[in-house]
Amino acid sequence: MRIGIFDSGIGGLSTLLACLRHLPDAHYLFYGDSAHAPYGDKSPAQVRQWTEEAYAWFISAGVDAVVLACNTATSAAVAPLRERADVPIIGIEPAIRKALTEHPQGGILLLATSITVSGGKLRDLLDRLENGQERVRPLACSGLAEIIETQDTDWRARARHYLQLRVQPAHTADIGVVVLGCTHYCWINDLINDTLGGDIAVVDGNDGVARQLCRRLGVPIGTDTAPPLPRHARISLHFTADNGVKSRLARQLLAASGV
Ligand code: DGN
Repeated sequence: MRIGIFDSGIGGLSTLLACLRHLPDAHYLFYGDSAHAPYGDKSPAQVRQWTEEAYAWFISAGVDAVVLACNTATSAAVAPLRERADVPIIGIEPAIRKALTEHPQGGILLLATSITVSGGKLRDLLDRLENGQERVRPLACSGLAEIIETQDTDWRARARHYLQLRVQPAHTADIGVVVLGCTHYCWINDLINDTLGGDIAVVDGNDGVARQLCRRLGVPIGTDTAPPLPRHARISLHFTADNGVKSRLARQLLAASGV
C-alpha cells in the first residue's frame, strides 16, 4: 500500500510518524513543497494550486491515499480537491473537538498560520463544535513555521523568543489547553508548554488523521492508543527545492524520533 503525505515542509513528518504507528507496513511517499514554502501568508488560491500539483505527483506515483499533512493546505484546498479526487484525501484540521471534549472548562488557545486562522473552514468548525461558547482563541503565528523549518543552530532559541513575544497574557488567561493548528508546531510542543508555564495540555490532530486514514482504507484500528513506531519504515522523500539538503534534514528528524 502506498500513501502520499504532503506538506510545505518538515511539519508533515510529524503526521507521517502518527500514520506509521497505525500503518507500519505501508510505503510512504513524502512530498515537501520547499520551493513554495512557507504557505502561511500566501494567498489561498496559490496554496490551492500547489496542493493540486502535489496531488498530481502523488497520482502519477500510484498512491492509494493522500494525506494533506498541512492545516493551511487543508483549509485552502481540501474541498475542491475532493470533488475530483480518484483516491481518498485525508485532511488535517485543528483538533478542536478533542480539546473541547478532554477539557470541558477554560479557554482554548489555537495556534496556526494566518490562512488557517482566517479561513472559512475554521469558522465552520467553530460554529459546528462550540455552540456559541467562544472558548477558542485563535492566534495566527506568522513566521513561526519558517523558524522551525530552518533547523539551524539557534532555531529553538529563536522559536522560544518568538513565542515569548507573540503569546500575550490576554491569550493565555484561563487557558487549559493549546491546540496546534499547524503541523510544524508539533516539533516545539515542549517550548509551547514552557512558554505557557509548563503545565498546559498540548493537543494536535495527527493521531486523528492516522485513524481516519485507516478508516478510509478499510484497515482495522487497533485498541492501543499509542502503538509503537516500527523498527523499519519504508519512506521515500521528495522536496521540490534543495531536495538533497532537505531530505538529509528530514532523515535526521525521523531518526531522532526513532525511525
Ligand atoms: N505545516 C503547515 C500547516 O500545518 O499549516 C504549513 C506551515 C507553513 O508553510 N507556514
